[in-house]
Amino acid sequence: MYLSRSAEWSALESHYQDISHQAMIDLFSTDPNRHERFSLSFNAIHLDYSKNRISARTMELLMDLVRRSGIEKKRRQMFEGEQINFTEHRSVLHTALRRPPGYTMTIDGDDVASEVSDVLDQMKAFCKKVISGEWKGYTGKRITDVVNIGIGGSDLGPYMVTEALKPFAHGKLRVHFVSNVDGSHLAETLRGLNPETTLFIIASKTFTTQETLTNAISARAWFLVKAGNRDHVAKHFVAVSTNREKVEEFGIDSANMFRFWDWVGGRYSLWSAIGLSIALYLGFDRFSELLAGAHAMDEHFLNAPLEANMPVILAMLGIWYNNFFGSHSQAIIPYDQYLHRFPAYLQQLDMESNGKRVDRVGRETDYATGPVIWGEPGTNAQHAFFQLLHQGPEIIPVDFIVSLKSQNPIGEHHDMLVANCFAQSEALMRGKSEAAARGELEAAGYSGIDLKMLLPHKLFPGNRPTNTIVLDELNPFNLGSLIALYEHKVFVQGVVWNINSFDQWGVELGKQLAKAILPEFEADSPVEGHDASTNALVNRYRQVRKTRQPLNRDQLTLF
Ligand code: G6Q
Repeated sequence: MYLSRSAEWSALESHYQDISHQAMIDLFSTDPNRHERFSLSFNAIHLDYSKNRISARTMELLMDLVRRSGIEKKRRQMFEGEQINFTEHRSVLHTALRRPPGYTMTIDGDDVASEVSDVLDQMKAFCKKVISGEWKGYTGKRITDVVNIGIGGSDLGPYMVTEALKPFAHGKLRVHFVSNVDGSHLAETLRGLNPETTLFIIASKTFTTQETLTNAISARAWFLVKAGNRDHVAKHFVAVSTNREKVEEFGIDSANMFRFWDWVGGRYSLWSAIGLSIALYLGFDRFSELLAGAHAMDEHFLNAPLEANMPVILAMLGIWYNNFFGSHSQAIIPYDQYLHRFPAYLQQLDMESNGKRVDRVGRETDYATGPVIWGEPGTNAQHAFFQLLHQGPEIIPVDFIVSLKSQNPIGEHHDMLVANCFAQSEALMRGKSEAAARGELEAAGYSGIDLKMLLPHKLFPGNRPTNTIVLDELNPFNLGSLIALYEHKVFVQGVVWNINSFDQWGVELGKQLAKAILPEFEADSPVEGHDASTNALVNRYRQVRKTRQPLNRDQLTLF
């Protein structure tokens, strides 16, 4: 039966009619325990979800809906390695990457626990060599810079984590990320780097991704301009992949390959060897703490009752707004500069997982699925798009993320940061009534037609929902838990929406399309095989391209 025709869904629809006119501020006034009722802590993470358009009844009904979806069974199936990614016939086992060894599970003939721990051992030994300086470049110098070349899931996670955990870096290595096939990304990154002391990690699950291989080939050319001898590549290029054959074809020694498996999805792969750049930058012990934090959240997700389960609560609140209030997007606002890539990371995690309109049996859904995820750190965001959050026509739920402890406690900076965060969620909830706005205008000397004209612009509807996620501190363990919290939130939503959160055919399409147009730029005669718009764009570029002088090999040193 369609989700939207279930009794649980209908109950929420009629409950929405009851609650949609209630003001949160009144709900706070009538229930002194509202914060205790709608907040929960797990280790160093506190989730305050009391500033939502909910009552105890709402939560009961949302829990009925999630139970109806069979979440407990599906959760077990994921953790036990069943092929829940049925369109690709794959298990979904990123949780195994952070699970302490000592369990038994076999997937595709692999003993999962021992495979995972073998690769972790390999990463650990490699990190030790590179960080200590025992691993030497081709002229005998130690490595100072690590460049991760990857895209999508092979970039966003490690990039976000290394930015988030800068204060925990040991400081012996710098880390850089090149993802875009735009040559400017590589050129700007390599400018100022020394091939003698640079280590490239080519991170690609498939090792066939056009952008990554193009960047890898150009990086190798840049390296060889100075290093000369191809034998030196072995000291400066390592690979992270599931595809040994392609790695060897590229010329990377398989001894320098760190493997992972088909049962790790790209956007869930930072916990695998794709996290090598993290482990090098922070040291392997810190990487292990990140894994431990994620595992702790896995255990919470597996074992806590649904009513007290952080990922489940976040997921169901998201569904409440997406499907019953008609909110099309969700903002993620970390009040933490170190988390500046977190919204971008979550965009992929959420939108690539749940941006699907066909359910598990192949029917088009008649309900909304994945919302648009967007955001920027506060307080910057306040000076940019908060206008829309406060006074725009649509309700956009917000997750605020803030740490109690600053890594850089300078003067009053942290007090101000935290004060702004709390003030924003309060203002979004309270709004500003007509009486209050009128009073302010009168106090400022307005009256008559001037006051009447300004008044509507000064009103804030309020009653806008927010979650506040408070971390004791942004450290490797807590970040691991935070990421896993959102991974499981996305999983729960996918289960309720009855979609496959683990394939990405929309991404695969992009990979095919780029390959189709590329050879046409070389064609002798104008291209005519597309629609008029695409033909004209292709031909316009062909004209300019004829006059372009690509860099030759020697000029690559100009990087
Ligand atoms: C992630 C997606 C996608 C993928 C990239 C890179 O879930 O599948 O973002 O990670 O396209 O793919 P490779 O790692 O195979 O290069």
